Amino acid sequence: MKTIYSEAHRLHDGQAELIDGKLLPCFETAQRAEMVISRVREVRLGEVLPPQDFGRKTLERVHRASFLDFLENAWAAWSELGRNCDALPVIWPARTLRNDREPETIDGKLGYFALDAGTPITAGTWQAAKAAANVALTGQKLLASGARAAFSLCRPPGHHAGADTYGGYCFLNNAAIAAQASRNDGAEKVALLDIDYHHGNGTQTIFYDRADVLVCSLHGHPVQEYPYFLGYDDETGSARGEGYNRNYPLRWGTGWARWSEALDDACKHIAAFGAEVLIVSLGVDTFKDDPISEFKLDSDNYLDIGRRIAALGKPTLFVMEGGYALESIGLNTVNVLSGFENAA
Ligand code: SP5
Ligand code: ZN
Repeated sequence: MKTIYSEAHRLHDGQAELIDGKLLPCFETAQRAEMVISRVREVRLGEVLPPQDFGRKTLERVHRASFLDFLENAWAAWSELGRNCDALPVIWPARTLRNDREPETIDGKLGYFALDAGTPITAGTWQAAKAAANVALTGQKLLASGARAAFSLCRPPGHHAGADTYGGYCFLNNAAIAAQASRNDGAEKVALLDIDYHHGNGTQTIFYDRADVLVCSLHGHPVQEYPYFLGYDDETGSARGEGYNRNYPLRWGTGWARWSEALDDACKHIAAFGAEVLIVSLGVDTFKDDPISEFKLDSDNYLDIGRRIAALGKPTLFVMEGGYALESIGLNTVNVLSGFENAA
């Protein structure tokens, strides 16, 4: 299958994230994408293409205009104050505070739009985030013109970003933007399968009241794991979207037996839904040696995941999300794609 990749991801290069009470070097680094692209080349997965530019209108089908304005201008507003470190928020509109007014100053705006203090905005974040969305959209266009599958090697990742929120290392929701583009290109039903270790809170909320996009997510249980405040199994959709969101929260320590059972159940629902297109939010932070995660999958399991996804028989776009075990991210990610290709 073809891979879409842009070196513009390097323009997003956070110094530090707030984690475990400390400002530690970011887990979400440029090296991640570089490890994955070098494995893609090593196994000769297929051609590697640059993205096309789809422009702001396509992003506005998923994200609020004022949020895009914020992302575009945040670094300028921050650095104008003489700050030469990454931009991070220090206060949020928690319960008892208003969240219906966007402040004018940058410290207020950061808190208004951010989910966490783990997602630095740097000088090139907006450029990199736009490129990642275009990487996803270019993959979607390959499917629309008849490809069985494509791999959008997005960085920064996307599934934690909502219509007007960023966090969890994510700024624009690449998978959601691709799903919406599939709808606009004529697919009546799109399924989104999120196998990143963390709940895809952004993707869930973007499509929560819609019946045309089924969202299924397997992830660390919110009683134990980030993002903590969404991802329970009683979140099944609202209004016309009732029944079109499915969560599989799994406890720390989950290994292949329990995880693959949840995957099979999600696949069963995707088949019954009758999706014309499948978009996979592909995170490999479910790996046993991932530095910030608590599942126990091993490298061979990723081949099996690819095979099971291929068995659905749908045009499939793989969109890169998380995975922080640098030495294995290439192997594990490309194992999913090879497993898919060898079965398809
Ligand atoms: C795209 C993606 O994978 N984003 C993940 C963002 C997670 N950031 C916060 C991680 C907090 C980790 N806490 C570890 C406690 C259990 N090991
Ligand atoms: Zn993740």
